[in-house]
Amino acid sequence: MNRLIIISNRVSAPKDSNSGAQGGLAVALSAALRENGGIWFGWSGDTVEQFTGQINFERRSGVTVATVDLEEHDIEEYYEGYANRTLWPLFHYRIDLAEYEREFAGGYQRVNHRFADTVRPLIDPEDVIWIQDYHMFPLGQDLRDRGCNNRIGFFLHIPWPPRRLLNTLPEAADLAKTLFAYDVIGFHTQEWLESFRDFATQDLGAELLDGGRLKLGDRVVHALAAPIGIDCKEFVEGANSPTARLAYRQMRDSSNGRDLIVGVDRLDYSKGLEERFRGYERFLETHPEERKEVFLLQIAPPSRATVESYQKIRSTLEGLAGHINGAYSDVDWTPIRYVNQGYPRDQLAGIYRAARIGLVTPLRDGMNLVAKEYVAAQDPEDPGVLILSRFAGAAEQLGNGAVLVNPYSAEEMSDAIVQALRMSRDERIARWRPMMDNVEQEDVIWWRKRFTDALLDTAKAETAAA
Ligand code: ADQ
Repeated sequence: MNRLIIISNRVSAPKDSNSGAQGGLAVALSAALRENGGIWFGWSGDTVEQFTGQINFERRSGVTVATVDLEEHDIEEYYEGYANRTLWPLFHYRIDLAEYEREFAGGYQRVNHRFADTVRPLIDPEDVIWIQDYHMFPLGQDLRDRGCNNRIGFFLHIPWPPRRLLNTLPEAADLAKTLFAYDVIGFHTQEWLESFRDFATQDLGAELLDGGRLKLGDRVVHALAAPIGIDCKEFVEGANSPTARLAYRQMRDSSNGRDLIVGVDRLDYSKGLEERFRGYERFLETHPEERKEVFLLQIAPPSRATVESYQKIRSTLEGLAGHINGAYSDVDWTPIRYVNQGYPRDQLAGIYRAARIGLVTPLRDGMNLVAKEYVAAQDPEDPGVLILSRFAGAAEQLGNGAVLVNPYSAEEMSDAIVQALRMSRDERIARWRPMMDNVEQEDVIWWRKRFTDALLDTAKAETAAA
């Protein structure tokens, strides 16, 4: 296999693979790089007064990491601005929250140029380049402009929105056109892939060829669905570790025989936490007989705290948790335990295993790895029930066993909780098994291979044609 150059906004390869809260991307890619070797390039997380392009090299858990510092205004415009205040809300169908500012778009272009200038000298002719996520849509084009003829792939970890939504973005067409600089582009689901195809054919005038290829001008790109998975084997081992067993026992002891419902999410409006609390409140309201029989543990470490919409959702949730606890608590029972911190993965695995219900109800999510982790952590003899939003990418793979809900409906959420609490052990096992088969088979290694095989195949096809 050729050397792999992974490029993403943050190089979050952990110093130690069990070191607490990490985004889904970090978890998946460090597993892929540990398997494969190569370089992971991105922003260092630090700022400098004047951009120099100086690269800092480091070894982290068997991976060479190369990072570069950016300027303060780069971060404001490119990261907090265009990535997190423009693209993230828009691509999660929240045009009400999306901010369209030319300054943000300009900063985004500038930083992508800076990344291209910096990483270009590290690239050997045989290297395969794999660019990650919405922070870097134009980077492939920027590298081509600098004479880079390597295989370049791009993977989008968030949804691709329907074309009518995307068209609210002033530079939508230019942004989407840059994707034709890639050889392969990947999405988590068939739905996101089809939305991209719609935009490419109807708004850009691209031609749909066979085998999932799209042609625009003289460029042909292979667009495919490659759902990301977790490192299932490692996760199952983690779920059986002493740390997980201890966490499991502590959860059980502190539950006093009540059923635990667990939610684990970055604190983000796309995760549907407000709607989840309202659905749970509806359940408490309409099922007084169940009240002291259950409790909800919601673990939600804050993220992107400098962005206003994230400050708002945080205070909304604090208010809502306080309101529900105020209205329903008793001297010996609190309906919601709301926690704002990250936990080591093994501890999380023990908590998942102790939970009778995993409540994963994003309003929109590219994939959602928590749903898969919850499944992987269960006891095969006595598994819990996954309640999953039909709007999470994961629903395409786990819909065969999860109880699917519309997270906008408090009533559906409440019904699903009741259904899960009353489900027989036989039914729980029958639902869990096909989900676990999927999580085991389509794991992160499968995902990585599916994508990189497609990248290498385009190389073979071209050589054959030549
Ligand atoms: P995220 O939006 O970060 O990822 P997700 O896929 O659920 O969402 O991954 C979150 C990860 O963080 C999970 O591995 C989870 O265990 C971990 N995590 C969350 N809260 C934690 C806590 N309190 N303590 C410790 N760990 C915690 C983006 C997209 C997703 C897509 C992934 C991968 O938004 O849709 O699945 O990338 O492509």
